[in-house]
Amino acid sequence: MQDTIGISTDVSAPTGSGVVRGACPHDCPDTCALLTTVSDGVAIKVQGNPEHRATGGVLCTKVSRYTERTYHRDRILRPLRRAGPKGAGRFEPVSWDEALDDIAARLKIIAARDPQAILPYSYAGTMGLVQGESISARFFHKLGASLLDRTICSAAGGEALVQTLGGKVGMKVQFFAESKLVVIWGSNSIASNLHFWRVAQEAKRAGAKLICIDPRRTETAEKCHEHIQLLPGTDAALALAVMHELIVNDWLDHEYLRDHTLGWEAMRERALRWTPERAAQVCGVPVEQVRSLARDYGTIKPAAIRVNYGMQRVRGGGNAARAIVSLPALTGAWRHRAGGVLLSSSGMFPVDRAALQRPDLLAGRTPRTINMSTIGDDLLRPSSTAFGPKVEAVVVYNSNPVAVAPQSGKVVAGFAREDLFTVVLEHFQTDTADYADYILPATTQLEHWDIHLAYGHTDVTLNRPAIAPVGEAKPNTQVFRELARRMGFEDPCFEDSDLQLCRTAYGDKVDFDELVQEGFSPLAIPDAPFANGGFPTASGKCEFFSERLAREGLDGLPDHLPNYEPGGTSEVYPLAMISPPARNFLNSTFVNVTSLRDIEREPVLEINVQDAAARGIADGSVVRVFNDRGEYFCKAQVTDRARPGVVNGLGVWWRKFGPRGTNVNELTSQRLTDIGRAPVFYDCRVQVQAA
Ligand SMILES: Nc1nc2c(c(=O)[nH]1)N[C@H]1C(S)=C(S)[C@@H](COP(=O)(O)OP(=O)(O)OC[C@H]3O[C@@H](n4cnc5c(=O)[nH]c(N)nc54)[C@H](O)[C@@H]3O)O[C@H]1N2
Ligand SMILES: Nc1nc2c(c(=O)[nH]1)N[C@H]1C(S)=C(S)[C@@H](COP(=O)(O)OP(=O)(O)OC[C@H]3O[C@@H](n4cnc5c(=O)[nH]c(N)nc54)[C@H](O)[C@@H]3O)O[C@H]1N2
Ligand code: SF4
Ligand SMILES: [Mo]
Repeated sequence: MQDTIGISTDVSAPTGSGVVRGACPHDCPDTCALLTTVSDGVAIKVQGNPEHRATGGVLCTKVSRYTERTYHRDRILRPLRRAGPKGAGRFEPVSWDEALDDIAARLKIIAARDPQAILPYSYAGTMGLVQGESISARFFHKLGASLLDRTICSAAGGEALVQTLGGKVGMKVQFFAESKLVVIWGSNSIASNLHFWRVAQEAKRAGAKLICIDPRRTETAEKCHEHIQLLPGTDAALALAVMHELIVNDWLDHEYLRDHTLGWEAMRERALRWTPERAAQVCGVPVEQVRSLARDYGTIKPAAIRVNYGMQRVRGGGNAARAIVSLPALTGAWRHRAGGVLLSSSGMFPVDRAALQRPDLLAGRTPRTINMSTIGDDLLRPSSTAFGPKVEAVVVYNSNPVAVAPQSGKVVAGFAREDLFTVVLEHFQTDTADYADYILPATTQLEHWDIHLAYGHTDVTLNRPAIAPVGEAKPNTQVFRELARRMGFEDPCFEDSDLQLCRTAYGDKVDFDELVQEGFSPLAIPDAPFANGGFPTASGKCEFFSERLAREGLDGLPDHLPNYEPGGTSEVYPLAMISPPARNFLNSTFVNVTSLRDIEREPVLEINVQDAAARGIADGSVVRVFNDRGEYFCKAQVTDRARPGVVNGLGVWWRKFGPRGTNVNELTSQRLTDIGRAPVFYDCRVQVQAA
């Protein structure tokens, strides 16, 4: 049963009527505060909380239709057991006891040989700290299962932030409204960070200039004053050329550089090699655009950069992020609360991960780590001394790897192994669930407790259950509690309730009573956190030069690293393909919500008129997009959203909704970024032909 606490304005039990405060669970920088209207135990409406500044009472199209997803007729309502060949997607209902008894028995047999043959696979299907990695992490730690390196999204940029600024820290988002120059770098804010776009609009109305840096002419790029449509994976070259111009024109804050940075002399020398001419050549943009970006950045104050993860999904993504987040230290932009840079704010939240996840339950064991971004190869690897035991069981929750992981041909082959035991905790029968031995019905955010951080603002949010679990669904936590009992794990920590876990997440760092009352609680952070330096690095300075990277044998200074697969350099596969998300999906979530799929209609490849004409491809025709890794079929959209030489394959569709059961990840590779071991989704060479 759920914990409940009585609050006058909220329903106190999930069978009542009223308005319940919650938080959007999705992997989106905005982490909106929600208000769910409940009538006789049924959620009838989900809205943005107008009292929460960062939400402003507005939700994106996806989540304003949340009840459609929650009560979807395809929702999995009972545990299901495979009743056909792997991947056929045929299942029969079983009771919870039958399912959990059998799963525990199977895991026990494998663990008796080597628990590292068991792999958890999870990501940010919910960003909740409780339904994410809490009881689940305790369970796998106690078991001694393989550890998962959760790299699939942000590891390159995240590690770059840590190596430069000392953590996932940056400007407070609301102060972009006071900036006079807003640079949106590698991000389609209107689609992926809607509430930031609202702030940028405020700045624009107050006279700010908006510049967008993106290979795709996105809906955001269109609405900025300027669009720098560079080639994918060339951002470091552009950032270094901006530094070059700041230096030669002396648009520098010498005092800030002297007092609050490390490695400036070496950085200066490196940047002086990046003339605007050289960068323009590498980036495929006019040299005057490079110069004018630098002039704007050097002379318009305060200047703020909103960089997002879109630019770090390439070989040199970590270096590029390091170069970009270094820029404000050159001009001293950090001195003003409306100056600086924001990539992620998640490191500012004082989450007590050890208390939630209990790594001490490993009791001295050090299991191997598997990188989630190479799951395709790793599921197909035999036992060896280097790798350890073959993976014999995977427990998937909060993720849909068959659709979202790179090189799906390999991922599918891995999950199709008849000797692999797969359990999937899900709301729906996703592409991954098709390959399960058991599918276990999970609750949605409207049905469970959770507590959140955010990566695009600095407020903690709390989510209360608004309705009782639909069907027989259980929270992830509850599934792992019940499995733990069956495995004979007796530690009392497996009995912690979800409400207790919500309190554990921040301990005494956050006023829990305020959270319960308001639904959100702003962190106490100075308005201009680095006005006087004080970066959370070892030196307390912005580290242009990273000692740790140098010790690892990497370049200690940021530089441009060309893509593994730049377009234009292969006659066989001459086009560079990026695959940013479609606006009305969230990664692969919502693809099965009919009203949203109706807006996106079908999988498309955007291709420039020049590239289309050269191949005899007509707008709206079906094309085959291919490389050595696979082929993908979709509709061509001939449009200037794509620049010549670059095609945009919008994702991430479920394979089963795509023509011939394919999606764009058939083409992406399992290579990893320079820093952070992350995937290179947007570093991918292809050819296109009429199908
Ligand atoms: N509607 C919607 N919102 C989302 C998501 C979603 O799937 N749908 N996903 C969520 C998730 S998981 C994340 S991590 C965030 C991501 O947040 P963002 O990174 O802001 O989101 P994207 O829209 O993926 O932006 C990527 C942009 O980067 C561009 N891009 C691609 N390659 C390059 C490059 O080499 N250089 C530069 N400068 N730009 C490049 C793409 O064209 C695209 O416009 O968004 C979150 N929000
Ligand atoms: N080609 C290409 N591939 C990409 C990207 C790209 O831009 N291009 N983007 C990448 C990025 S940025 C990311 S973050 C990854 C995202 O990859 P994933 O983290 O796998 O995200 P989703 O595809 O949204 O799948 C999340 C799943 O979790 C389920 N879920 C949600 N809440 C719960 C819950 O409470 N319990 C349980 N058990 N399940 C729940 C949802 O139903 C959904 O099926 O994809 C990556 N893949
Ligand atoms: S997906 Fe993002 S914009 Fe939409 S409701 Fe959730 S947090 Fe807000
Ligand atoms: Mo992501």
